[in-house]
Amino acid sequence: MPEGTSSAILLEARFVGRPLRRREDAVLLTGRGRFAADVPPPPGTLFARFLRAPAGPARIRRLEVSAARAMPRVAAVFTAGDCPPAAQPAVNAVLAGLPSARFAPLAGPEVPFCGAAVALIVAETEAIADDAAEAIELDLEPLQETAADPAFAWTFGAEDVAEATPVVVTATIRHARLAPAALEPRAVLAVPDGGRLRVHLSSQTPHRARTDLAAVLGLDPGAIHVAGGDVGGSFGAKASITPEEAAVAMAAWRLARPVRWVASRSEEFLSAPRGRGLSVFGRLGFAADGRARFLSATISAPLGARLTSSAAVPARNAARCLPGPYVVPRVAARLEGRFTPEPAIGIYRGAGRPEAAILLERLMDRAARRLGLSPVEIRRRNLFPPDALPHSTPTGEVLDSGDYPALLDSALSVAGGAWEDLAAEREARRARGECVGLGVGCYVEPCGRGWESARVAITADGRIRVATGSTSQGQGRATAVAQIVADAMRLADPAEVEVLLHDTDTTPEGIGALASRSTGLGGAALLQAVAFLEDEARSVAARLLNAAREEVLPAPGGFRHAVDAERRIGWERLGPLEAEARHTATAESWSAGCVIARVAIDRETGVVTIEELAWAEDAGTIVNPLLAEGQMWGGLAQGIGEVLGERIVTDGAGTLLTGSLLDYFLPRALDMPERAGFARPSQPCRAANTPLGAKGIGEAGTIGVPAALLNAIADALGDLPEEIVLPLTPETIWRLAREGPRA
Ligand code: SMO
Repeated sequence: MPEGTSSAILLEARFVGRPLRRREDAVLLTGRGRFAADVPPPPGTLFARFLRAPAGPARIRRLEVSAARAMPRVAAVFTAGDCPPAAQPAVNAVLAGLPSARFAPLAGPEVPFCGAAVALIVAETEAIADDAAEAIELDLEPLQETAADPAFAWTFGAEDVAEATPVVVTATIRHARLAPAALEPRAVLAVPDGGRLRVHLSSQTPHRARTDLAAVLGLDPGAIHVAGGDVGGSFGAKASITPEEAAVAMAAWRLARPVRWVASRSEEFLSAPRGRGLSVFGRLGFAADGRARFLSATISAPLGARLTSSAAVPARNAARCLPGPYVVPRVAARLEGRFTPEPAIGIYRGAGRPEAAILLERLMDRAARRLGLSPVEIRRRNLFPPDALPHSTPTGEVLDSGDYPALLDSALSVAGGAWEDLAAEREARRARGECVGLGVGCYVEPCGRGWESARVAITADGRIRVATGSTSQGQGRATAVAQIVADAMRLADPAEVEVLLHDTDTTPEGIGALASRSTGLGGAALLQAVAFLEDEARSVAARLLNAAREEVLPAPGGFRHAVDAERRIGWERLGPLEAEARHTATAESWSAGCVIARVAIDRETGVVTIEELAWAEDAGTIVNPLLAEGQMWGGLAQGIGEVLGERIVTDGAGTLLTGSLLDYFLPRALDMPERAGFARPSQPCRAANTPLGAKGIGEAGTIGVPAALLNAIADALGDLPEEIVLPLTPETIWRLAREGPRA
């Protein structure tokens, strides 16, 4: 496939930048979406159920499946010994020296955690499979949890920094384990078909799923077809295959029969990949003038019992995102990851960026208090001035572009004025006995690492068909893709562009939708593919116009003759033609923003009301403001959830206590801010690494919003303890409110 870097540019933006309605919505909102579980099971399909260990970690003393196997209409029962992985899925080598994935379709003879699948039953109906599961005898011997050595360790910046500065502040944040909790649970229908295995899979990375399934099953990747369809949310948890999905695919292949499994919500809580869980400690030293001198941080990441593809990414991001948007001359950030007896813990919207931002913003506020500065003033003294960018940070990253002080100003103006005015209003309310607080959260967000692919075709019957290696799980990707291509091809209407996603047989090898990369990198690949297509199309146009190639010029909807403008030809007459491109970024881009939160706390109940979020965000070129704002809302909802209530809880024996949506807090409409104001700069700081100039925005809400919210709660309560254990539930806040401010 031809490689492109940045040669293709967008000459005229007619649709890019416009808030076009989502082409996806008419179908999705009327219940006509086609998710994996909507695919009609072919005749002869078998249905899968898993027997899960009721305790763990443990050793299997006895697993007796013969009675289950003998039951009528039970096709097969698999245990670990029946389906060892042929090879391990790859782990993304973002740090050197990562261990292998420790991936097995079924657990045994050791059970890594309570809830791990130890047997797979496939039967003619789900009810029969359930009955067969009841007939399996499982006897477990508990294993002692032993403290594991680090699976990996790394340092960003210096090994250590310490300096005798007049003011040194510390903060510790313990993030809860979170359930990414996509609306659509995991679902797989695996269909052996003509010597290949077609897998309908809820995934954000179908090509990676193909590669990994092929490795685990011992097949050639070409023997696997991950089929297209809608995906109802991923948030990082569907970025690599899970053991259950591999087990189902393996069963279908072995039995030469279609097999279907749709996870229940309880199974998602029990065994799907989780997010966060990091513990982060920071020490930030300041000179007497309120300028930061050094930052030392340690980051400790639980990994669960196996590695997802991006297992090392959260800890790595948390370390390398330091010192955020601030000038800190000396930084030491040490990270480590450890295996733990629980489901895999991996990337989840933000993936380490929130951990870095929350730590820094707590440290800034604690320092402001010591230095007698306002939260805004300490940030003004420490934010990178725009003329300092691009800049190499002490952790080795390059901030490409951004105007961080302007984002702080912009957030203040959305909030209604200067900090002094907001604070005066707060004091007036406090004088009336209200418990209210204001908080600021500034952040940076690295995006757009690596590559993405695109293919653009004119079909024999004159249609424009685009396929991208990126995917969609609710973002409205097809709408944005059509806008970009319509501009690049000078079309009158993006509706002329047919968009293919998610299917490994019809899309070029790609990465998928994660890490805030699809619009920037995917968009660049689209522009490059159109440029290649245009190059070929011009020769065809010249032939059909009886002109020399040099006499053919681009025109709306196709081409025209340079002299005789009446001689025109549309794209639809130039097919069939096809071009493919892969865009590899030379560097990352860094979005940035600032959030100001205003909260009120009910001292009697500990309930936090988010009265306002004022949020300025610069994500470079925005392809569709409506889609961008949708991403901001989605992200902020998950950011609020993390602060106010989300956490996976197990009892002392590892048994899950938050196994349903009754027990696990998800933010609801009532938890949303009463007011939210968004601002984007009229002259955004374009991404330097893609011709479109687009940075990422999808994860921003989980980064700046929790930081601002925590600071606002701290402000309302007088302060928060040095060590914060998330989430701040009403009970926690009620206790803090009664105990009064603490350092
Ligand atoms: S946490 Mo994301 O889907 O990179």
